[in-house]
Amino acid sequence: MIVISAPRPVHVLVALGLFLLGALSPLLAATHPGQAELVREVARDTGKSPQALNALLDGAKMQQSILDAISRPAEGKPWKDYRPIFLTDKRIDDGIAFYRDHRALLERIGRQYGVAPAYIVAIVGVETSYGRNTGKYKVLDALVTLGLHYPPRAKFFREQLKELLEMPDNHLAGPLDTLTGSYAGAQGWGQFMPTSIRDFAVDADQDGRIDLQGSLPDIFASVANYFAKHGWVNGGPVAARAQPDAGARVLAVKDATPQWPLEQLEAWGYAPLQALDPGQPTSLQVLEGPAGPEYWFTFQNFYVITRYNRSPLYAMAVHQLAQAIITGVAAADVAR
Ligand SMILES: [Ca+2]
Repeated sequence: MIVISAPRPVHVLVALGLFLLGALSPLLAATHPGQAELVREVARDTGKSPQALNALLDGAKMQQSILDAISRPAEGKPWKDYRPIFLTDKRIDDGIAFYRDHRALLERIGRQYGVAPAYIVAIVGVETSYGRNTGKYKVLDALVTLGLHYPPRAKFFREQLKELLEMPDNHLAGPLDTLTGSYAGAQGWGQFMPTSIRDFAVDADQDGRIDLQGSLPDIFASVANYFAKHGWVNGGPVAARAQPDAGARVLAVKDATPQWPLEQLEAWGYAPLQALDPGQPTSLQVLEGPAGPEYWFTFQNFYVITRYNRSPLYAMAVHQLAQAIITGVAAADVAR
């Protein structure tokens, strides 16, 4: 005999609960603040499925270690302490060997883009020790954490996250949820952010994919293209030492934009230590060196390096590493 009992109140409540859960699921499913709106925008822009996008974002984790890393006060080291971090004998020797190992490819790409190949090597040397350390954070976690859980930088990083989610699969080194990079979500040997991949990355080996993690032609050409698009002057100077006289005018330089002809700086009391074009647009950097202040004329190509990283110390480290590589490669050629 089958007895059909009347539903007990608890069943009614469970049913009601399930109904409400269903109705609210688009809200409850959002693991991260602002996720629903982001998914709407990406789905609208790309036609990607909101379910798949939500599944991807639900799988991303807000990581406290990323918030700690980004909010650590800028180190603000003086040049005399910054330089030894990057200009080590090992990094220089590795750069010389790296250049020689990949010379034909580097020089071909250098010619194609009009960019000095030693500077391409120096960028991957400073960024990732020639590809050895491209970052261990999941890129999706990094950009979700900084784009959706870190209001002070949300505008920039949400755009990067959106770009990552909208990126065609063949512009990524692998499936989106497997990508690794820096705590800021930069990827590959040259540490490109998603908008830089979109704007500057190149499929140089023409295999139909942009792979900044595994293809040296793609990696080198992407860095070269970044420099070329930001105005690298082929064969132009980067930086040169200046000698101030006692009455040299003190200048407030807010960034590395070349803003005076060199001869203007000479007239203000800064003498070049080598022959330079007096009409060359120039800026001036004063760095705190081991033996006191160092004065440097900097030119358009130095400014271009600061488009990669705004710090003049970074640009100077890249410049000096590139120069050490050029010197070392030439010495090795002579010794052969
Ligand atoms: Ca490729």
